[in-house]
Amino acid sequence: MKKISVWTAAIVISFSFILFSVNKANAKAKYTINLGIVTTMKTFHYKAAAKFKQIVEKKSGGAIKVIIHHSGSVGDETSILQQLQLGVLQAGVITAGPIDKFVPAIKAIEFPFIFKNFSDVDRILDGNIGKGILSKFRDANLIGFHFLENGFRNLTNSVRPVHSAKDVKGLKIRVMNSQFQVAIWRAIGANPTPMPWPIYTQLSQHVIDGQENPLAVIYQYKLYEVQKYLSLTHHVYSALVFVGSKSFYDKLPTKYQKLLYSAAKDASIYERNLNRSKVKFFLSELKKHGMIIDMHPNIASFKKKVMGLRAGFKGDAKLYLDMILAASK
Ligand code: EAX
Repeated sequence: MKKISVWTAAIVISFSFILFSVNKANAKAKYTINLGIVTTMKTFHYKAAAKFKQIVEKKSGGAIKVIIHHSGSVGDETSILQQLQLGVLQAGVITAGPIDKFVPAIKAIEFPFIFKNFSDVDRILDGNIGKGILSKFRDANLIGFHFLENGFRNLTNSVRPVHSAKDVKGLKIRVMNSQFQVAIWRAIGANPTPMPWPIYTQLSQHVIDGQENPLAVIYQYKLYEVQKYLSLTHHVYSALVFVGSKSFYDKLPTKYQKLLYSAAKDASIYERNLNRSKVKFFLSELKKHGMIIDMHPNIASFKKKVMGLRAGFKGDAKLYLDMILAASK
C-alpha cells in the first residue's frame, strides 16, 4: 500500500469521530456510504453524487444511507483514494489524473488527443476497454464502478494568448497530482507544478500563471476573474470515476453490490448528458465575462510535442493505450 500522508492520517482520526456520530444518527440504515468529492455543490461531480445517493437510498428502501462530503471537506483526491483503500470512506467521484498512482492502467485514457469526440469516448470507455481498466481498480483495493466525466480540458493563463505550443514556453502551469500530467506539460514547454484542487487563490496571487480544465470547471470556479486567456486545446479527455472502497463493497450482500454498480451507471449517464448539454452555454458565458478565447489553437503543434510520451508507457498503461489507439482509428 502507498505511504499515507500526515494529512490523511489526521483526517482519518478526526473524521472517524464525525462518522461515529453521523452513523449513530442514521441508526435505521444498515449501511452508510460516506462519499467524498473535492468540488462544490455547484459542480457536475456533486450532481452525479446526488443522483447516486437518490437512487441508492430509494432502491435499497433506506437500508443504505449515502452522505456526500463535498468541497474537499474530507481531503484532496489523493487522500480520498487512500481513505477508500483503508475503508474509512466508502465512495468518491474522483478525477482520472490523480488515480494513475493507484491504477496505472488509467493513464491510457489521459493520453493527450487520444479521443476525438464524445461518441469515441462512450464507445471505448463503456465498452470492453473501459471495463478492463475499471477491473484493475481491484488490484489497488478499490472498486471502479463507472466512468463519468469532467470533460475535455482546455488551457487558460493570465500572461498571454496561447495559439501554438511555442506560446506556452516558460508559463507556470498548475497540473493535477499526476507525474504523467507533469510530463505532458513539460514536453509542451511549460513549467508545470502539480497541486490538488482547488487553485483559485494560487492563480489570483500569481503563484502560477495558468491551469487547464474543462469549460464547466473554469466557469463554475469563476476562473475568468483571474485568467484572461483561454485556448480551446481539448488536449486531454478528463474522465471522472465513481470509485468505491473494496473492503466495504466485499462485505455487502450481492443485491446491494449490484445496486451500487447500476446506480453509478445511471448517475454517470445522467451527468454526462447534463455536462454535454451545457458546453455551448459555458463558452458563451466565459466570453461574456471577458475571456479572450482562441477557438482554434494550432493543435498539430501541441500533438507534435507530446507524441513521444508513448515511449514511456509500460505494463497495463501501455496495453490499454495500444488498445485505445487501435479502437479509435
Ligand atoms: O475535479 O483537479 C482538477 O484539475 C480537476 O479537473 C477538477 O478541477 C476537479
